[in-house]
Amino acid sequence: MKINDKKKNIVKKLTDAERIKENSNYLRGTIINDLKNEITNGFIGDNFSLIRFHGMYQQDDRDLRLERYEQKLEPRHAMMLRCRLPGGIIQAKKWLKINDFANKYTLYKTIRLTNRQTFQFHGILKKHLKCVHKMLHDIGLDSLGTANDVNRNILCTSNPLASLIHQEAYKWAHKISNFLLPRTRAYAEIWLDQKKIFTTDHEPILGKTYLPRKFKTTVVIPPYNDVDLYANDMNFIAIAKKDKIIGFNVLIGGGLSFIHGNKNTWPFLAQEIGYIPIEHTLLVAKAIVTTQRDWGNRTDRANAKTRYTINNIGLDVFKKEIEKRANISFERIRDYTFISRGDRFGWIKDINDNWNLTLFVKNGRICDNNNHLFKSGLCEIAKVHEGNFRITSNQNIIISDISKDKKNIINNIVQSYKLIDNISHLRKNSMACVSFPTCPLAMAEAERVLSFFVTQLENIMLKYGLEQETIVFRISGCPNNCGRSILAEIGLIGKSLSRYNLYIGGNKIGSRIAKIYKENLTEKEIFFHLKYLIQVWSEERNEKEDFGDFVIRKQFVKEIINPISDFWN
Ligand code: SRM
Ligand code: SF4
Repeated sequence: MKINDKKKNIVKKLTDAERIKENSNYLRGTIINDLKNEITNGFIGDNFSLIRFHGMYQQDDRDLRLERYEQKLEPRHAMMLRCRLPGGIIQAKKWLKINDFANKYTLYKTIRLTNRQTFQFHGILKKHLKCVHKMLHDIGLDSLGTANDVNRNILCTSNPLASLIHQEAYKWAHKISNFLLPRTRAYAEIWLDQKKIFTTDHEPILGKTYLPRKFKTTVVIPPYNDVDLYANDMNFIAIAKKDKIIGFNVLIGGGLSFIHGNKNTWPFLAQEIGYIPIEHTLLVAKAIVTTQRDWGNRTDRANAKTRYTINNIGLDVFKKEIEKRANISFERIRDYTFISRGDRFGWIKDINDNWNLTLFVKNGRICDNNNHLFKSGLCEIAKVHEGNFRITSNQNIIISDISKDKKNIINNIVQSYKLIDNISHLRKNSMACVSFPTCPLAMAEAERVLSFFVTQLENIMLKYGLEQETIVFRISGCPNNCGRSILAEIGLIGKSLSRYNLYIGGNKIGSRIAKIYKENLTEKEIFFHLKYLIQVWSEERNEKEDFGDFVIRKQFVKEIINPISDFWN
């Protein structure tokens, strides 16, 4: 397949990913045949990529890769499945089924909360895949649209303080998610054994070849930017009057990944394009998605996300096209401010007189180990709790909507399973992506070293009397930036095994991209530099000045104003 770039008169070849989508018969491929194939535990050819549209990734345990290779064994293929959970809310009762599945059918027996407010199972064998989909279906969930070139799990502010309009915002997250979902029957036919309906599939919004690349959406309630909206393609910032959402400020074109050394790739913050009254929301969502669908680059996946489309044609042209397609005019942006990004921990009463308890989940990994019985504790809560669990965009969990009479019961479980730790502010504001052993793209460790790195940083902070302060600290195992390191005050990004690039200068509310400070550092070198920076911060900071603001003011790194020119120079 070829398309013409008329301006340059160059014929460019569509990517293989486009061919796969085009030939897939609306995401079916020959997945059904692969499910019957008992010779391999993996999916073959195009199906390897197509299963991602159904919310699964084929992985193998990288800790075991060499050993199995030496034994001439196939890599230990197993799937990671990511559930769709717009806004991160799930009834506590349903958690028991999720926990059971992890115990019975996954190699790791853990559940991983992600920073897009959902959960993943790692290590599902091919033969158990239908079982997981049926289990999810039985509790009203699915994994459709959580991976590949579609609109991903939609984020929504989870802070329970905002609950009066939270319910409304959450409904919008659901509405937009359902509206933008693939309409193909492939998921139901393949995984749920539902009968093939002999009508032609039709994808009125996504189109037959879906989007050029992944697409991410948020619904945000200021002043909390816990969802890190600036990292997303399409964002709806709620504007409320008398505790009712009347409209949204719309921001588009955020995204964080880049490729080491490739100056044609850069992280970018979502840009304001205007305000819309609430009744235009779906129209505008459709116009944004279809504009990106039609104008996004399908010949180079590294240049295919919305931010590159916008850069290629200009924000104004993109905006006018949205107005044309939605038949609306954007109004001027309404005032809004953000004050924080992190989660609010501990007990808090909400507007409906219910209690909410935010628990810190180390690395978002729900598991039992010698020190903690988090997995078992959560199940005990699920057995008695009639409300919800809310997964936050920082990989934590809120036990929400706890009635007055259940508060003590739940608190007793929390105490006996030691679900609350006395941890530093720094630790609460730290995050890492999954990385090794399951992520095939990992260049360096992230989740498995986060705790160690935080402990070292805590010691440095203590030494300089800063133990009550916090720094947003994040690690990603590669520059795809799943841990959103490039929006951290201190961000580490994997370069190769045990080596990282050190980025500094993001801010507390997530509206500034961090800049590289030093490259290719070992762990020892990282702490050498951080010790120095933190010491100077302790001695020379203005009153209450945050670390990220300080290193910019003191010009340890240049502030990134326009990432396209400033990120690499
Ligand atoms: Fe991510 C790919 C894990 C949030 C940017 N991400 C991956 C894969 C699936 C690796 C792969 O393609 O084979 C990782 C699976 C690891 C594993 O074993 O579980 C992975 N990403 C994650 C999660 C689980 C990290 C976490 O610890 O929470 C997050 C799942 C979110 C979800 O529930 O949907 C996750 N990924 C992000 C974010 C942060 C966000 O969305 O707020 C980003 C940066 C924001 C952005 O998209 O710009 C992110 N992930 C990527 C990219 C780079 C995409 C790009 O624009 O170039 C890839 C690679 C790709 O898509 O080709 C990737
Ligand atoms: Fe994997 Fe890289 Fe994402 Fe970490 S940042 S989960 S290493 S793709």
